[in-house]
Amino acid sequence: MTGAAANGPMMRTLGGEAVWPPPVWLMRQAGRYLPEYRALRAQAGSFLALCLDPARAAEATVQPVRRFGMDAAILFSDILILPWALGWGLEFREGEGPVLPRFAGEADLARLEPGRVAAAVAPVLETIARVRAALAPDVALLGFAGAPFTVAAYMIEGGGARDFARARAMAQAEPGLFGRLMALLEEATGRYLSAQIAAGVDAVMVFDSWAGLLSPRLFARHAVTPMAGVAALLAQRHPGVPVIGFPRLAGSMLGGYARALPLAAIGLDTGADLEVALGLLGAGTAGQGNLDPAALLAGGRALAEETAAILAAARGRRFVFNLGHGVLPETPPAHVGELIARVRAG
Ligand code: 1CP
Repeated sequence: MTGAAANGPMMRTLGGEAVWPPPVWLMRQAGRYLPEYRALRAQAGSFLALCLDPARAAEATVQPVRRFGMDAAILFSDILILPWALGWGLEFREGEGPVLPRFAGEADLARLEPGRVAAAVAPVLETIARVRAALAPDVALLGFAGAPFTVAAYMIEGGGARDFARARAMAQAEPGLFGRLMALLEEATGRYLSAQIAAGVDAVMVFDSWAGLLSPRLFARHAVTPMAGVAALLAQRHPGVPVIGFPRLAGSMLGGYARALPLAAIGLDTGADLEVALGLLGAGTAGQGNLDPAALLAGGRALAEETAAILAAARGRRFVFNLGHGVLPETPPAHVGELIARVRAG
């Protein structure tokens, strides 16, 4: 282990306390809305180069915390680093997002090389050690990975997509092939998160950004079951290290997800009605969310009212204030400062 483990409001909340005012951090808190990030990104040359440069990736991780004082930092990386480390191609094109080869058949399974991952992610692990050493002990450092379904969906589509129809169809038309891809990703994800914990992250979050596109039957099979496998591996290797799940767009499937999984917290998207969702989570699991990123972009009265509504619904509960999805690149940095101040005022 490197550096001091965190002991502030974020880790206390994940550990079971109802802390008020709640800890606050924001998904995509590092990124293009910050001029200091844009400068770093220009120096690195590309997004992928930035992710694999420990000194610069550590700086990108710390930048928002230095400016705004969030209660957690999230490792600057991407969910698509894991398929990249497995030997799958990956490119981030300007204004286009990620582009990957399309996973289409049995021959592609053989192209994935789990044995490459440990060496390929060495720069990410070094980034973690640097960040943990640089952060104050009351700021939690979160590691993360994509959930197997969401990562498989990007691989099958060859990048982002509106509704991931190709991936959802493969899950049903070619269940054997899809199941083998999912099993490989589940194993690799568990090991990758375990390595992040060994390198110094205090907790991990698993982003299943597209899980809510699945029917309830397929959600159980491809979102809940793989997450149970990842959580079991982590519980065995790192007992007590909190795991946060984020089954985005899960709606009424949240209850089953929460009941089936031993998670410290569950991320809630903007459409989650907090009264209902926190009820579905139960007392054992903290909620994390769920301000509309567009309210943060809008600022002013919209931001004040939406923030107040979330604080009112979460008061007295175990809760982590966050957005329902990532910070939008056009967001004025001053709005982020205003949000943090409002949350801190409770
Ligand atoms: O500099 C740039 O232009 C690159 C933009 C960017 C950034 C800043 C991408 C490309 N990824 C990231 C960082 C990132 N991605 C982080 C770490 C920093 C932080 O949160 O502060 C994290 C946790 C992610 C996770 C991620 N990447 C998810 C899950 C969360 C979500 O947004 O749903 C997903 C789906 C991705 C894929 C991805 N990477 C980048 C883009 C533009 C996308 C989305 C592609 C799409 O579906 O359109």
